[in-house]
Amino acid sequence: MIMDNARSTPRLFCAPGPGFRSLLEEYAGRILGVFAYGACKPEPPPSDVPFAWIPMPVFEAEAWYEVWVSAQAVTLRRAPDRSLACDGELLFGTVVLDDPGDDALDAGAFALYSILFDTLDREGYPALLRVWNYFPRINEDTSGTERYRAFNVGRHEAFCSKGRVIAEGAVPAACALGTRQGGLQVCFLAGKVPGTVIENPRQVNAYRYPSDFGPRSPTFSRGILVGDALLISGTASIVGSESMHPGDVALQVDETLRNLKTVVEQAGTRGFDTGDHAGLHLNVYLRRPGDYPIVRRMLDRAFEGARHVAYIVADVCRADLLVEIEAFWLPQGK
Ligand code: 3EB
Repeated sequence: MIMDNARSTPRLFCAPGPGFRSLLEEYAGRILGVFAYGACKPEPPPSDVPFAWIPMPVFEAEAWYEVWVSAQAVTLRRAPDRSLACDGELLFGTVVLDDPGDDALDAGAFALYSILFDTLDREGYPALLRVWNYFPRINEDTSGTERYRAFNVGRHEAFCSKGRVIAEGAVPAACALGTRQGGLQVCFLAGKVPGTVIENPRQVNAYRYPSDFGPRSPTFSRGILVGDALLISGTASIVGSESMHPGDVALQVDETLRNLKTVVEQAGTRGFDTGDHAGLHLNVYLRRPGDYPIVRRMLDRAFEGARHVAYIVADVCRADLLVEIEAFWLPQGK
């Protein structure tokens, strides 16, 4: 098969607040999906484009919009609890379920991921590439299991029950973050063909985390190459499988930067060529709003020239982690 990378490369454009409207016009008919991060419900796109409001406070704006754009025309489908956009190479979708409650979060995650996998099978985009997982009170534990850990049980079991292999090269890139309100919300990017999965040799592959971190391991990889773009999963201060530097945000940022650098190096061995930071987008999640000045200073230095860096307040999925960074990197000229 001749690989036409440009056709299967998603593009990302970001704008604060109402600035996203000009992006909608510019890329009309090719938009895969729109995210809006903000504490208050922002204006949705005026169409059937998949849209996810992520209820999290952001710095420097009322809301940050991410507009994910295909290289070709998309077709759209929408139901009350889900939406889809597909372009023949990539499929972007959202699924939302009411919060099932603390003692049924595993069942909720199972139901949601079952819908997700059924959708991929029905639409003919079998390769799950990147998932965004959001739900409130992610670190709370009122039923004897932390909600994140319960979520992992249902997610893992849906992978197994829908015939997905949990192994090297077969799990999607992902993030999992706590929102301020709302139900279970999952957004996903899938493909006709698999991407190139990236893992991090400084870290145990997440699907092999020992059971100290929950009865079922989380099913994600550290990153993935989709066409010419590198999508880096939520990355934090973890070495091996242990959280490092509890309580010290500066050391956690340093450790996170070492992990990001390693992921990019690994992508380099699979043909990814970064060039400069001009095509780099970052989302930086802070548990404590007060950490913004120091983290901002450190990342301004580390990622000078980055195209877009959003700072977002969110609960990171391990209670001892203060910061998590995810990235989209499409080298300029691609
Ligand atoms: C970690 O490395 C930090 O459960 O989908 C990062 C990215 C994290 C994705 C997920 C969790 C997830 O374990 C947390």
